Amino acid sequence: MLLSTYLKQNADADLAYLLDNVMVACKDIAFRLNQGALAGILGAAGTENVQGEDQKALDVISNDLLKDTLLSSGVVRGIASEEEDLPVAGSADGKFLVLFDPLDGSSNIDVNLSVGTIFSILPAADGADGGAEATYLQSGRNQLAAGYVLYGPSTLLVMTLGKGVDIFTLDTKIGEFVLTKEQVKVPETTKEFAINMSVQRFWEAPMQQYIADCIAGETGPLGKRYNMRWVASMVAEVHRILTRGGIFMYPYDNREPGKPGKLRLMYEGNPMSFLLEQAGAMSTTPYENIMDINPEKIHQRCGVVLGSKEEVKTVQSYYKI
Ligand code: AHM
Ligand code: MG
Repeated sequence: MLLSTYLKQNADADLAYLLDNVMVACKDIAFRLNQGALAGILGAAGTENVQGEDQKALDVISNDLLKDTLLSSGVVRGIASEEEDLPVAGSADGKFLVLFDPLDGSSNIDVNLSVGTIFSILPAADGADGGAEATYLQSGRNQLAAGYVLYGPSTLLVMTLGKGVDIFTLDTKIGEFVLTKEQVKVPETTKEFAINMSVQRFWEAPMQQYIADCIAGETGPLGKRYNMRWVASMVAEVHRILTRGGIFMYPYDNREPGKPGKLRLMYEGNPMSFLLEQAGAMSTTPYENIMDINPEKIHQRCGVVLGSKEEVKTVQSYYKI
């Protein structure tokens, strides 16, 4: 089934039109990534985003593609992006707010590994200003739709409209996404964890203990021999978990005071949590479910522990939650 047919059957006309617009931009991003050095789009942009991170040329290009497409769609009140300091207003009568990380895992671009676009769609309250931060400060439970596009060997759209998680593959022959997997469910148990071990000394004590026990293997307290993966691309890690289970963690750490956790709540934590919960998995900080957080800032950070339900609960037991 084509994505356009799926959207006609599963979303109201405005939301379907919006998601179609998101995919117009994502197909353009996929094309440019595929061209790589041929299109001269690799390397640094020479600028920093609001979080003080160096921007890649493709971070900026992807942001502009999404921003321009969405703001001219007529149905978007405003957008908020990892690469924009402040929200940008769209149509005064637009029904939707779109929050996105235009190119997540962008340190992978220059080495030709997987990256992705993450998006979250919230309702715009009547009369709310699409250029005001306060308009966007809604809990993840308000999301109308969320998903990611994974630019890997295939380009995939993984999306939820709140009725489970479905996967579409971009058929480059026809330039359309085609439904290829329905109602994904994450296995409840796993023996595979993903974490950036190089910052181990900065984690809280319960996380240090959990990982030490994973590494202790079948003779340790968890009684299992674990495998480890780290792609440095949250989209790729979440996709692996949706496909075969696992646990992904980017916990709070005290590397930089004032930046507790690397990942951002509103355009990384919330959309991924909506997908995970819809696929029968869990997503916590690990102190509370990520979607229950009442945001205070658009670029707010949060700890992330997500994946197979039983394993996430095991991590929480180390924190005595
Ligand atoms: P980004 O949005 O600036 O690309 O950062 C988010 C990415 C995630 O995709 C990934 O899980 C993490 O940062 C990797 O972090 P690290 O550099 O510590 O490996
Ligand atoms: Mg990101």
